[in-house]
Amino acid sequence: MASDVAHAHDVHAHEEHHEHHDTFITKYIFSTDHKMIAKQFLITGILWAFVGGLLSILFRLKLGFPDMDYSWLKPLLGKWVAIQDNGTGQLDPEFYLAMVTMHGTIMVFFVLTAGLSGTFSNFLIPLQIGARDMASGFMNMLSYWFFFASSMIMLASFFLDGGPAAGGWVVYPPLSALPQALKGSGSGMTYWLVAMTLFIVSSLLGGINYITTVINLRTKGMTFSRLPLTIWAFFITAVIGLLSFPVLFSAALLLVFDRSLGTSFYLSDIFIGGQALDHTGGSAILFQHLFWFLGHPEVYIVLLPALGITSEIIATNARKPIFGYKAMIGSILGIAILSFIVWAHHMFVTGMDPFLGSIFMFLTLIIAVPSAVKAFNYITTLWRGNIRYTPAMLFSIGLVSLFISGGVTGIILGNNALDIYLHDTYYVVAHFHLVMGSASFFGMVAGIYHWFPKMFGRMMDEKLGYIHFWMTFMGVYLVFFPMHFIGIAGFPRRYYEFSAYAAFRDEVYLNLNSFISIAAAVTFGAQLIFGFNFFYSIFRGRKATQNPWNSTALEWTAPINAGHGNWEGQIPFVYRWTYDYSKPNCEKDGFTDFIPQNVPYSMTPHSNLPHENEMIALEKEEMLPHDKTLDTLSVLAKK
Ligand code: HEM
Ligand SMILES: [Cu+2]
Repeated sequence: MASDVAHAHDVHAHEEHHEHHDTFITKYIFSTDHKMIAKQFLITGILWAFVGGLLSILFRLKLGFPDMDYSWLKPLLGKWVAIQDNGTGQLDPEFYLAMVTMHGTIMVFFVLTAGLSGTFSNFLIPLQIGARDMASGFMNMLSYWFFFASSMIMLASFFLDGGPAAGGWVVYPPLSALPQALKGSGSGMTYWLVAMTLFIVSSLLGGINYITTVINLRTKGMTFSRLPLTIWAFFITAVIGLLSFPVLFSAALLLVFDRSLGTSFYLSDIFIGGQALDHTGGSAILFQHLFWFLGHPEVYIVLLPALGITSEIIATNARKPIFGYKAMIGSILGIAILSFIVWAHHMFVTGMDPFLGSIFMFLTLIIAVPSAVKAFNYITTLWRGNIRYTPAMLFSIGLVSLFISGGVTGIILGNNALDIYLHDTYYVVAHFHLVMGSASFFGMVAGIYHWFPKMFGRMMDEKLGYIHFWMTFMGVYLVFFPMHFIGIAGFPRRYYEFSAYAAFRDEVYLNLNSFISIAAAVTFGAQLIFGFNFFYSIFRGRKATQNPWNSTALEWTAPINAGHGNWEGQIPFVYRWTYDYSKPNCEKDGFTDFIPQNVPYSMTPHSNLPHENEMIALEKEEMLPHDKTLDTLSVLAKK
């Protein structure tokens, strides 16, 4: 059934391909080609990453060098730098909060959701399952343009009189509900809500499309048990998004009511400037529940695609089948289900019943099991592999390292008794930056290095890639590792300055904070190398060959710079799973160390396993007579 659909689509898209002539606007702007949309997501995501990164450097300066003169930043920050009587410039404390809020929002949603999942789900789903495009190219285009509109509104909020939203990326009421609470609680917060609403629409449009495409448009032979782990990850991520983003939407809607219509869903017993407000009966905790019902799954929306990308890159560059393919799928599913029932671990200090807390602790700690399964499987895939250290591979191994380092502190924070002490300190900041921020960022970068040749038909520079990797890898540890100690010492997050507290005036911590800030600036600098490499290579990179990494996956059977529709002539059929690397005796069948997915078992008699030999009869009956791509295809893989 699924393959019938793929077939019908095949013929249709093929005709379209020949009749239809693209103008600049339909090709580069309002494109319905998933590959172009992926690039749009990617480039927008990269630009956002620079904005988000720059913000973190600006506020890290304040944390690392509390007495610094900010007057030189006046041209950039304008009225947010106040010039004192003695001529030095001081950063506005509320603008500090706005920068932290925008940094978090941008990184989580715009870079690591849209820029990572949006890019690679779009790019890889049709190419790796053997489809001409997404189920709905039009919806896919809308998904990008909603994201773009959302981006523009979020960006515009920087230029508002009161500045952008400042209540944290979690926008807890009352800071987000009462326009008089902070400068950023006024129109900045309104812009945030509008932008995020458009963002949610974009994610839902994208997600529905990814799910439909994976279910319906897999090519003949591409069963679920042959799907690359990337596709499994994107598929489950889309399901998580579809189930959780609407909850954020409803949370935001009630917030809009509280802000504009005088309702009190989230508000009660509030005094501002000694004045009692007349809101009664609402609960700010309700908002936290609704927010984290999205918020926790969101960290997996960010992380799972990165883990899928890593599986693919590690198997390809270790020249080994991924270890525990089914266990990997099982742990993706396990993580997905668990991600919906642990949200209150963000709320241990809200006064919840300790018994309820202990249940959330228990469920949270269970996540360690599927996470550990994944970590072990990466390591066992690497074990005795014939490893090629490409920049993509280094970033993938780096991801595994960060995922473990950051995961360990998750076990500590998941304990409600310990979290009560560590909540809202830099310990938490250290934890989530390693396990979510940096790990996912590494997955995104790894994906870019790996699929750049497929995206742009050119290679990125490897030497710059190595410099970028080592600076970034050392950088993130130097930035985020010391933050654990600062956190244990009690430093709270979202504080503009610590000098008011005697305990925090200790030399050790002052130095550590300066050290972190310097490391952060250097790490950010390394990203400029990447930015240069990326944009330069699009135009000037060495020309790529069709399958530069000798990968088995289907995308590399499409021509370099493939047009809309991906394959000329027939779409390829799939005969085997994605991980036939270094299969014993494959040389006797004429292959080097990998057998692409579209090579029939009947062409590889020497390397087939017993149950694979049994498939040959079936192949001859059902697949081979219809497969017109065979003459050209696997020749590529042969010696
Ligand atoms: C150069 C790299 C980065 C540095 C130096 C950095 C630094 C920081 C610091 C110091 C804070 C805490 C500020 C405070 O509480 O006062 C923070 C907050 C945050 N960062 Fe990053 N960050 C970086 C990259 C990322 C990435 C890649 C993500 C993606 C998940 C991310 C997500 C967040 C979030 C969600 C917050 C919390 C914002 C809030 O409290 O509302 N950061 N960052
Ligand atoms: Cu969580």
